[in-house]
Amino acid sequence: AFLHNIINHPRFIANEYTTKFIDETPSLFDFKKRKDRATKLLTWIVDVTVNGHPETRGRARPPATARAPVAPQFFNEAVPVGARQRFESLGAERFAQWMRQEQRVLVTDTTMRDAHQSLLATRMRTRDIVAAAEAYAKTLPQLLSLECWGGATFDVAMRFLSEDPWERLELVRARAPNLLTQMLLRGANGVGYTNYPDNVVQYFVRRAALGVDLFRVFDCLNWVENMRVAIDAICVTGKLAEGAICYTGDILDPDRAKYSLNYYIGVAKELESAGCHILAIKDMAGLLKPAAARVLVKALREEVGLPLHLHTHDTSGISAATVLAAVDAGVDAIDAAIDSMSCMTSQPCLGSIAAALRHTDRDTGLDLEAVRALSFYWEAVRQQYAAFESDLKAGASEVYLHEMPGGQFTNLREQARSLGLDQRWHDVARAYRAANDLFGDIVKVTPSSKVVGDMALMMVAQDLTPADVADPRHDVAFPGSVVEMLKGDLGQPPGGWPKNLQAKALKGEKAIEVRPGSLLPPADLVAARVEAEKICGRHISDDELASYLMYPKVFAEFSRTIGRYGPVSVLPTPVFFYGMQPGDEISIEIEPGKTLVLLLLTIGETDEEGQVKVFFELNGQPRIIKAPNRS
Ligand code: BTN
Ligand code: 3PY
Ligand code: ZN
Repeated sequence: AFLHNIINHPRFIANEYTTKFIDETPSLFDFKKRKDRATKLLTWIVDVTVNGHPETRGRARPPATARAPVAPQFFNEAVPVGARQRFESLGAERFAQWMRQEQRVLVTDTTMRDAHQSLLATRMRTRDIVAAAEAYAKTLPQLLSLECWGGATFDVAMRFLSEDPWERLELVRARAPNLLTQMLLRGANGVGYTNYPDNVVQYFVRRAALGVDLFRVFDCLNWVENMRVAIDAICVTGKLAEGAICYTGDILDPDRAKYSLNYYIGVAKELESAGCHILAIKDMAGLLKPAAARVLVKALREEVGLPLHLHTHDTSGISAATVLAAVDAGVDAIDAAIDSMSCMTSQPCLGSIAAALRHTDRDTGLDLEAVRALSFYWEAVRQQYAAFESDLKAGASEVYLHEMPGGQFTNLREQARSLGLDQRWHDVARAYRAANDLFGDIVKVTPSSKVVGDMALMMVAQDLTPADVADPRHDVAFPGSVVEMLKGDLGQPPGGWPKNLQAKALKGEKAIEVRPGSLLPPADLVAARVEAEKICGRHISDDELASYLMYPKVFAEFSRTIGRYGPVSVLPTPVFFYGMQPGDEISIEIEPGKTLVLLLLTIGETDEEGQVKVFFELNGQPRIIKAPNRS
């Protein structure tokens, strides 16, 4: 094995072999570790081949005709300068001024985060994401940013994909050095579902800022008070703080006076004074209609000095009209998803928006041929995730009734199905609206949207009318998330929580009206590290500590999985989800320059101990790997 390591080492191959080389290259001695890693990965492949992957079992399979995704390839072309270089030379404040003065509409590509969160249950793997980054850098250098991190991607990566979210960020950053990397941060909820102690939010932001340039930060109730710790932490790092107003209701509808134009202007001004560099309209459900966009964009740009960035979803089918209206009204930047990952609950179609603005005074400057080439890549990637597609086939105006965020819609539908409420989806949609109204008409976005969803499912499952829920004499076992929210654990909505419902749900428990983080003692980061290292049985990195602080159980389970199966993120997606069949040959790059060539020869019978033997050729050598047959 030692000799094998030597003859395969790049310095040996480059004729630099001396005994000094041996002394200077301790990695030549880690053949034990490498062998283990290969064995672990083979064990995963065998286990999935025999048992399937729990995430795809019993679900739609990629079509037999699926094309292998190959991103546009580049060799010696230099990376053109882009927004990132401008940001590095100007700094956050002057970069924001530049955005406001720029004539072009600036474009954020959301494909690597929100698009797959909204279309494919957030299941896109790091390999498939990272493979496109160089093509973005080299062919779409006019982009403002790549939204590639945060939101639900953080926990889904560990929980369902057995991969490290930090590795994804590092790789995108390295391969697209000319574009801003952008993440979605849920304010005091970090990338989780509850409020964290202030020092956890600060620690997380500090780690994230090593890879993220632009932080879009929001609060699920538009409570700016609850965003300050995150905004301040971002500003300390020198990166861009984009404060988001979450848009709900309809500013043109006199019956939704709570969410009026003046309300949004008020939130925007608070975000400006809180120190944000950029202002976002975060229309997470796609409720902003074209006529309202015109009014809102114009007013916000007049009332606030910050550049304005519009994010929306196409659930209604009308979002491109909204974007174009906003562009007309002077919006500085917009979000869109590459064509083959756009529309429905995702963002509007990037290529079409760029085409619509071509030869106008707000031309994006994007190369449409390059957009098409990337779309062709994402289309092939998407086919491999057939298991996570929803059966949604068209836009729907029903979104104006329920107001579910794009990232939640298909998720809740799936949840309803698993509760046997499949046939009653329209009742769930109505109950979702009813629950919103019972809570006093609130902003619905992670995590408040999850609470409204929990309540709606309960109402439908138990046939509860809104009147039953409100009636003090009708006993209701509220979901835990509802009790916590009404207690004030997520913060305060405009006007506070409805007193009667609050009293009924809290059953005498006391509510809080202060910022939840102000009541949480700081986390002991040193003790947390000791605890995490004890659970994992190994040293953990600073990034892993941040993962542990956000999601202690999920991180521990993820660490156990890769301890057992190795770095499964290196496996091609079809192999990761479905294993291999006899005759399949693949090559796996387990680290740069270190490739395993793997041929599956035969799959044996299950023996008396319930084990299945699978016969491989690994780099030309026979290998037999066993795994339990769990069926
Ligand atoms: C995790 O939940 O930690 C990741 C899933 C690990 C389970 C593996 S996947 C292949 C095999 N098939 C199963 O049903 N379980 C194992
Ligand atoms: C998230 O928080 O994950 C969202 O996408 C909210 O829209
Ligand atoms: Zn979104």
